Amino acid sequence: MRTATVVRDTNETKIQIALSLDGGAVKLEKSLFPGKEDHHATQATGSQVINVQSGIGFLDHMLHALAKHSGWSLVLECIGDLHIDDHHTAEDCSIALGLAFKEALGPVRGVKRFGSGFAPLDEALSRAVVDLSNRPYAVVELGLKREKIGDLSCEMIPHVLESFAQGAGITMHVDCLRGFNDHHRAESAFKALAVAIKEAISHTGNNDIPSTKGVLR
Ligand SMILES: [Mn+2]
Repeated sequence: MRTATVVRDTNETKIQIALSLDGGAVKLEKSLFPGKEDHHATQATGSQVINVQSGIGFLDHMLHALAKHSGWSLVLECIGDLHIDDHHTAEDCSIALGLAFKEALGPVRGVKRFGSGFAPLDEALSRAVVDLSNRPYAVVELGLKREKIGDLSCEMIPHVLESFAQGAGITMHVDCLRGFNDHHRAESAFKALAVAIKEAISHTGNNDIPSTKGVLR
């Protein structure tokens, strides 16, 4: 099983993540919210366990969608400095999730490496293309118009994806191609990214390193 746990503690945020790229059971050693581990956002559907508690509802919704459609199990807890604003929490959760992804994936071999996905959500449509390149790079064009969605600033939404790419060491291009409703535009982008990642991390059936250089690092 491709799993990882990450603990990240700064003056701005305290974060714990348990991730499995292949679904199944995941658990944090000790919850930041004792007795309230299942406070909200918990879903154990089929073989996936997903429980995201970042403190920002719309970010939980996006990371939940990312995990769900990537086929992951994910427990993420964060206590961040939300009395300041959403910036540190959104950014640090994404970096930490990226680091967990990188650790869980391990050396890039025996997987497809490239992945692409489209996901509609009603009138909105997004496209994502990823490369498990070990070259962190993100081009994200979501065309969001609102100031914020719930308690997440719209300017943070592309930054969440960029931060994930940084931590994960992957290249991604994510574009929202059309759509009127910003909630739909953002959600379709995370779902498209999930479809792309699911393909990129899928097993090829051999143990080859998918690079002409013979190395991805
Ligand atoms: Mn939604």
